[in-house]
Amino acid sequence: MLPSRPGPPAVPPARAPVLSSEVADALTAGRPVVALESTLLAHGLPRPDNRAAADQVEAAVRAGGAVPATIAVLDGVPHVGLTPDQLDRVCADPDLAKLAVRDLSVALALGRSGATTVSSTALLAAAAGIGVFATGGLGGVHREAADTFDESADLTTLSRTPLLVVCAGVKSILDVPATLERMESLSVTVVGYRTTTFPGFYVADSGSTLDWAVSSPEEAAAVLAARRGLAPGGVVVANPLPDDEQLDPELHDRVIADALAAAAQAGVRGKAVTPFVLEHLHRVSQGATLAVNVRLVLRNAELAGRIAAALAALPR
Ligand code: PSU
Ligand code: MN
Repeated sequence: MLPSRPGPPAVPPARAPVLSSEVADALTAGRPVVALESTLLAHGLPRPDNRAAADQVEAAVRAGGAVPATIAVLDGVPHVGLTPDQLDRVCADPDLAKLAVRDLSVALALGRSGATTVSSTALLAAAAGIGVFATGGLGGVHREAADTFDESADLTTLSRTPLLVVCAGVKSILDVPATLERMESLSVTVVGYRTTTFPGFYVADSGSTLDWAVSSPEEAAAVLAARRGLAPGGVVVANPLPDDEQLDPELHDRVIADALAAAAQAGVRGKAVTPFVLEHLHRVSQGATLAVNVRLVLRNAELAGRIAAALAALPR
């Protein structure tokens, strides 16, 4: 018999998510927690104003009645709930990576840092035992996807991850009807919050409609609870801006077309498209898109806080 060889030098196993003490205490006690992504801070909002937005979003979750858990990977460690110093780092580093699910394993293994997208935030939140997540807009099917195959991993992750995401629809640069079709194929549950009009991120109406609406945080929580007992995968709650808080729809159509043309002209592709386009929009609209972007994230964070509170109140 061959002598048993000592194993190869061990590569340390990937770290389980590290929970902040506030998040850990809340989860242990069954109190409501809402996960927040860091890509929208690091790659969606301009520095240095993104740092104040990070605090405002966490405060909005608290106003809704839950503990905020912003998620990012720092030096190879996935963190669920960030300290003020860690939020400083996420918001200040211009070279921070953008980590979707497939990138997480590399960052963890090689000790890298990065902001988490909807897909990787959802995965880490679910691993930590968090059921509710707030963001701005989901990724989805890009216009031209028939040629480029550019479809966000957000969709496939939501088809497998038992979590409720509050958003203002999908990113406005996407093909919205195609994204809704893909969510149907992937069996992602989608409900409007007090509307069957699917919101268009900066604008209240994307032009697409939904089959279902929920009328309260309790109903939204009940849909997630029912889904969990039934099939893997998540629930999207689409929360539109009120008409008087949206971006002027005419300005919207003009600046989006302009930004997409600029991205095509500059040859920007793949995961760089969204940061490029958002920066362009904020500039050509003279900050109008930025103000609306922050407002819709705050509204989603507060609603997510209420839904998490309703979920925590359900009998287990
Ligand atoms: N929507 C925004 N700003 C953003 C994003 C979405 O208004 O920064 C981010 C989210 O983190 C989302 C990601 O998960 O873009 C999707 O990127 P991609 O299309 O490259 O998959
Ligand atoms: Mn993409």
